[in-house]
Amino acid sequence: MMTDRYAAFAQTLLVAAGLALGLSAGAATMERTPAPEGAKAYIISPKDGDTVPRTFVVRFGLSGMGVAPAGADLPKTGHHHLLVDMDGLPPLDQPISADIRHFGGGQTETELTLPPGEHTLQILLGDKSHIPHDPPIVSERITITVE
Ligand SMILES: [Cu+2]
Repeated sequence: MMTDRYAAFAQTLLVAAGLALGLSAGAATMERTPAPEGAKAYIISPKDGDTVPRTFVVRFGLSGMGVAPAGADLPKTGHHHLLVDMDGLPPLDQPISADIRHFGGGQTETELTLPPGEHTLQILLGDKSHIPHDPPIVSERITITVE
């Protein structure tokens, strides 16, 4: 009798633990990291309205938080993503997709080659799992002209 009751109790515990694990694992993929207060992303160069050669360097700025590589679980950090010619932002409740340029090594600049004409650039920070912070840390969207 005692054994049966213990077994049933143990089974209930296991089921509860399994549910908790399953739920937390499910939630973890959607969980957004709170944005540090006052954190700002910006594009150091080029400047809005600049004309640039076909191949040029984009420098990323960040204040109020630190740059850390993807996967590094450090407080108040993130890594840059560069949105080129994107209207609006990607979905904010999931990892930033692979067709967007990730700088998961913690890079703070990149060389870009674009066809001649007008283009827009914008930075979006992602956390260790490439998920935008809450609220998202985004730069202004700048417009440049490629020669
Ligand atoms: Cu990323």
